[in-house]
Amino acid sequence: MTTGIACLLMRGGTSKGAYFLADDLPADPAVRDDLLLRVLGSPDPRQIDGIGGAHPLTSKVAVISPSAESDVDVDYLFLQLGVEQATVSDRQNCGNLLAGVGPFAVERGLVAAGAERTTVRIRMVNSKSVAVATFPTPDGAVDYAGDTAICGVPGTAAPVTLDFADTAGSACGALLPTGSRCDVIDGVEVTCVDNGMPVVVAAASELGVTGYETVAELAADAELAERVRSLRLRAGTLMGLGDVETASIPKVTLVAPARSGGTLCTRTFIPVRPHDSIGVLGAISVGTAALLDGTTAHDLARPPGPDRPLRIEHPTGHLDVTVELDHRPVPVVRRSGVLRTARKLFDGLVFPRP
Ligand code: NQM
Repeated sequence: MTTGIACLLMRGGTSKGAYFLADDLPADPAVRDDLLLRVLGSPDPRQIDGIGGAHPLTSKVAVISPSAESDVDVDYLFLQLGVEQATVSDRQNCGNLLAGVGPFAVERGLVAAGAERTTVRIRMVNSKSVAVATFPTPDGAVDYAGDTAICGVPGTAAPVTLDFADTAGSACGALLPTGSRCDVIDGVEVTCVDNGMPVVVAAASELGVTGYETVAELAADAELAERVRSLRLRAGTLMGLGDVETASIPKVTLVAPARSGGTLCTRTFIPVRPHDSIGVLGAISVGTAALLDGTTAHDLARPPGPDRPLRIEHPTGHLDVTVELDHRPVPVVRRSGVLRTARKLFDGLVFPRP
């Protein structure tokens, strides 16, 4: 008889995933990954025999455990599961699922709820950096209801503020992993940046598009997909990531001038499929590039006013991020931040495909 595993299904930002206590999963990563593929229903384009949502943004897992470090409350390991491929990758982080980690920690009793709100210090295992999440917990329990709206999610929910430190070089070891603010790959000027997410940033016009296309239009453009695929493969090597053929990083973001009053308009590929919006750490990385002169994003960006966030426009609205940099002598990231929401969808036992 198949045994059920305690699982909390949660929307985190504009993603959705299965959240587990590490203790409820096998300790051996290979055995754990095999189990998770059977839980989500991969490989299968519909994930029909599992709880995955048949899209990379809904084929995600968060594994959470109490932290051994005194200045951190919990460890969060993010796993990206392939939909059509039987792949499980820990090479990237996810700032969207991160929004659900603090609430999960309170739900599972790993962190005691504060009187009005709770702050949870989260070690992001994938990128060896720390995020601090704050969210409402009136009466000692997580309150998911609220009036914060985020683009890409219908309705409103309680705010989860996320503050980041040490995200620069999360996967590549340096904010500008090629050592340069601008490189030329396949005849296209690109900026390779990693402030939490390795991203290859290029002007949309350089790839023969406007940067204002719908997701469906981008998805139907086979020639564009081929150019994105080639760009990221070559950039992966330049960024020190090795052969990224089967990896979910680096992402590619095409940029154009903002047209709804924001800082910059974006179209992102994860890694070749167009994103409906943009990832949290992806947006922070692109926003960081926009603040640095000499990058492909800088001249296309409209600087935000003093003390205003960078408004990153995307196909379903915008994402506001804050990035504080010291510019001299080399750029150093002081902190980054974002506002998200999260919602508990289901708490129970999940039964993996045998
Ligand atoms: O960049 C998608 C998402 C993400 C990752 C991806 C993310 C982030 O939208 O922090 O959140 O880049 O694959 O959830």
